[in-house]
Amino acid sequence: MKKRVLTGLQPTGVITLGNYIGAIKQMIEFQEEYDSYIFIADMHAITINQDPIELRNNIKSLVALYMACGIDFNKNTIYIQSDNPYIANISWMLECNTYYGELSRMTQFKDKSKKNANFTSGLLTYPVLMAADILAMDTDYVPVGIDQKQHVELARDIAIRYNKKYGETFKIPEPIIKSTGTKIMDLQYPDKKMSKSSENQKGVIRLLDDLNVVRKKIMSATTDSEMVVKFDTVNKPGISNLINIYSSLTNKSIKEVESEFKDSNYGNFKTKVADVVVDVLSDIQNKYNEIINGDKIDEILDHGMLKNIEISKVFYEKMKKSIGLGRK
Ligand code: ATP
Ligand code: LTN
Repeated sequence: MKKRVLTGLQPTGVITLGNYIGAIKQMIEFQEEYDSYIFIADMHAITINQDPIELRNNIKSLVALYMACGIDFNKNTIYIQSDNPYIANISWMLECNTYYGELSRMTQFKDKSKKNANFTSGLLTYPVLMAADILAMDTDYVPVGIDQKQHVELARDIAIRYNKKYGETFKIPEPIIKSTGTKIMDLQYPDKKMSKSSENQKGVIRLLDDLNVVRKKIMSATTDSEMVVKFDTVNKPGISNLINIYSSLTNKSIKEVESEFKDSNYGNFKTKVADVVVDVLSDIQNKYNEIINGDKIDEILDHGMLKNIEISKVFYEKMKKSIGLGRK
């Protein structure tokens, strides 16, 4: 039987070219090998303040965008976290088996609670909801960015402790952290990661950006005065970033890209990078428009919801019984 891989994505803003190259392409590879589950973590998103209309729009939009990028609904189960009421119930049962000390030590909690004095208790219990997402789906592997590794480790601790106290219930999940992989940098400030929450719009390419704007952003990317297309992240971070983008999207090696542009000036190189990015984005945007305006998306999400409910309900019933809740 195929191992099960599961990951969640928060519906906060339009994803970037960095997310596409760094994360989505990996998920497309996983779908060939694993029993894959991808869900929109909308309940995690409300641990900080969200505009309701924007949040609702972002949810379906993110599903459509992932599908437009190549996440295949025949190979993945796709669902929305809040569509399944069992998850929050399971999370509560797990919360009552998790210590305050464990949660208050989480790095993300410490960082985010420092930034806002009026943080919610959801920000503290966030990792337990994440543990519920993972454990209630009998997950083997959880691909996440390095910032979420600690949360997956906590999910393991919670599962091990629960199994000891109430008997074998949960599989112990493992995080998958990309060790290599291309980090795409901000086009204006190539020493900073391209990030969807970045304030600086000019340096960030979002997958739904107008294509003329995308071209302009690439043409005005920061470079250097040397005029050689050579990969050197220390002395030529801007050019190296453009080489990375070109290499990732064309599947050519860095060496191949260097030799392709060895006699080229920066203007010509940037035009070629822009052509490739615009090509990829135009394909994604066409597919996105078809999906978001079509009627397939609700069918896919309904199917995902039922599967998510079916699997987690078994855990919910078992947990209730072993903890001693309810009538029987
Ligand atoms: P935020 O600005 O809200 O922190 P982000 O754009 O930095 O968002 P995350 O939500 O933290 O992205 O990460 C989602 C996934 O995308 C992770 O797997 C992460 O490793 C990957 N990723 C994010 N930014 C980049 C980037 N610039 N280059 C490569 N991969 C990236
Ligand atoms: N916290 C994650 C999103 C997330 C998740 C999960 C990831 C919620 N539940 C379960 C993997 C497994 C984030 O912010 N990227």
